[in-house]
Parts: sequence; structure tokens; C-alpha cells
Amino acid sequence: MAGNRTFTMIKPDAVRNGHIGAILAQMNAGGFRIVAMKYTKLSAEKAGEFYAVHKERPFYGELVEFMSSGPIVAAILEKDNAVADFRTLIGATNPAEAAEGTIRAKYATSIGENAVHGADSDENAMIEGNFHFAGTEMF
Ligand code: 3AN
Repeated sequence: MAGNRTFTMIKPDAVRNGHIGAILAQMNAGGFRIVAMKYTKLSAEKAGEFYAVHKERPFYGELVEFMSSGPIVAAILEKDNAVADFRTLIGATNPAEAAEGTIRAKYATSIGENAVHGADSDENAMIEGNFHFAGTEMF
């Protein structure tokens, strides 16, 4: 059965460009309830740890540098079928391929600086949520 929670980050590009409010509004309008939320900044070390699965990819260094370049908003969101529905709401990794009206189509600038993160499985949503939040920070 599909889980009901996912994990997201509003990335440094979208924060810098002033899109936090609009992106959160679109998440709420899409039926997602905020379970946990934090305005924070990843150190290069923490960003490297978060994206360790991509360590061998050619863009890993660039990704770690970008994700630690400024503040982010980290959040756990709740909705039926959360992981898949959230990936539909944000659109494809490459904003040029993201469906019209999706968060990445509207706010991402490139495949690397693509405005938001969305967990890709129930298992990763749980791991990523626990990476950022203590149990006492989830409501
Ligand atoms: P998604 O975030 O849509 O699940 P992944 O898991 O393939 O996409 O990639 C994780 C992150 O790595 C992306 N959000 C993006 O920031 C970055 N990334 C992916 N592909 C590239 C690429 N070809 N060049 C630069 N950065 C990339």
C-alpha cells in the first residue's frame, strides 16, 4: 500500500528567487498537509551525506555545492499516495520537460537548480524526513 508521507526541500535557488510562499501555497492547494517544517541551511558535509546515493554521478560535486549555497525549507508532507502525487505536483527533474503548471515548470531554472526536491519512494521519504527532523518536530 502506498504511504501517506513524503519529504521535500525548497532548494536554494527558489529561496533566493523569493518563491517560498508561492511554492508552499501550491503544495497546500495540491492537498498536502505540513507535518514538519524547518528553514535551515545544509553544510557541504550534510548535503554530501543527504545526496550520498549520487556520489558516483558526474554532477555530485555541483549538486553538493549548490544545495549548501544558501538556506532551504525542509518539510514532511502528508496526503494519500504522497510520494507519487507529490512528484506529479513538482514535475520532471528537468524543468524543460516538466508539465505545464508544475512547481518545477514555474520556478526551476535548470536541471541542477530545479527549485524543489521530492522523495522518490516511501522508504526514502522516511529516511530523508528522519535526516532532518526529530520525532518531537513532527505534528
Ligand atoms: P529528482 O530530484 O527528480 O528525484 P534525481 O534523483 O535524478 O532527480 O536527482 C537528484 C538531484 O540531482 C536533482 N534534483 C537535481 O538537482 C540533480 N541532478 C539530477 N540530474 C542532474 C544533471 N544531469 N545535472 C545536474 N544536476 C542534476
